[in-house]
Amino acid sequence: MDKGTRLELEARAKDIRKLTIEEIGNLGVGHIGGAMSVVELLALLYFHRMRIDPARPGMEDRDWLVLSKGHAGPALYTTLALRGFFPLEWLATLNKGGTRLPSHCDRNRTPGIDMTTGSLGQGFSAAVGIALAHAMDGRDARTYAIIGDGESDEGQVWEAAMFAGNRRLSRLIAFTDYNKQQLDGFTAEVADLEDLEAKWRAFRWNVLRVDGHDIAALDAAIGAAYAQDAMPTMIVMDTVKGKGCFFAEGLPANHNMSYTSEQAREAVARLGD
Ligand SMILES: Cc1ncc(C[n+]2csc(CCOP(=O)(O)OP(=O)(O)O)c2C)c(N)n1
Repeated sequence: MDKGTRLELEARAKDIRKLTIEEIGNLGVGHIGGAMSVVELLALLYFHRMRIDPARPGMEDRDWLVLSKGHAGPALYTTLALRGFFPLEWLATLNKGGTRLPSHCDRNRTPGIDMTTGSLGQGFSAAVGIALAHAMDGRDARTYAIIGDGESDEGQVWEAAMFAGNRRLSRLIAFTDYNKQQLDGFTAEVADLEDLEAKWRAFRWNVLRVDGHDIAALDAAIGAAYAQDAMPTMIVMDTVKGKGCFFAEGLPANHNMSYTSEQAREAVARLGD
């Protein structure tokens, strides 16, 4: 990736981060931690890698994305709004009566949301099914899926993983947001994933590992996924829960937080222009 593109995408990521802090802050409570850790990935996918058209969210041969950790929906909404899928004003309605932006992703309510998610594990299974359907129909569309490390404690993830590896769904590219935390503790203490890369390899996946906040490194990993057609790819991203949001980053209890609009303003200001 050239320097100009990287700088542009980093600026996008900063915009997504700021708007998401404000969006959740406007409601007063939400999943800020797990939203902050996928910001760079969303900027890269929606502003650089994905074949999409905001004017035609249901475009037949588009790439699909399943945010299987559906509680991070607010970060995806911000990304979609910035990309032109719907007006930025919608962000102020997050999870309020009559909104088209519920706390968790709902494909029937929001333009650009490809799968309804929130029950951990299920979205990933759906992503595998979508990738299989694309392959069966001879479409060259790619399917992207984002799962959490806590979500990876769900058995359903591994059934889907085995099926995708078995069917060699090489146009399926998944990401584990490995921020080492989940709802009520550290993943290593709840149910340690141990050698996560070896686990995915054992299910016949092409496995890469990168710093999930390094857009150029992430982009190179996606390029490596495109360069082979033998296996689905899992990109394990080392991330920080709450990344960039001063009152959430690094806190053990940053999963679903209440915060004031004043804290939101301060967090946005600290991110700079
Ligand atoms: C099947 C199911 N069980 C429990 C929950 C409640 N829940 C929501 S988020 C979460 C923790 C998820 O952790 P992780 O996947 O690591 O997400 P992140 O830390 O990135 O936010 C849990 C247990 C759920 N949404 N679905």
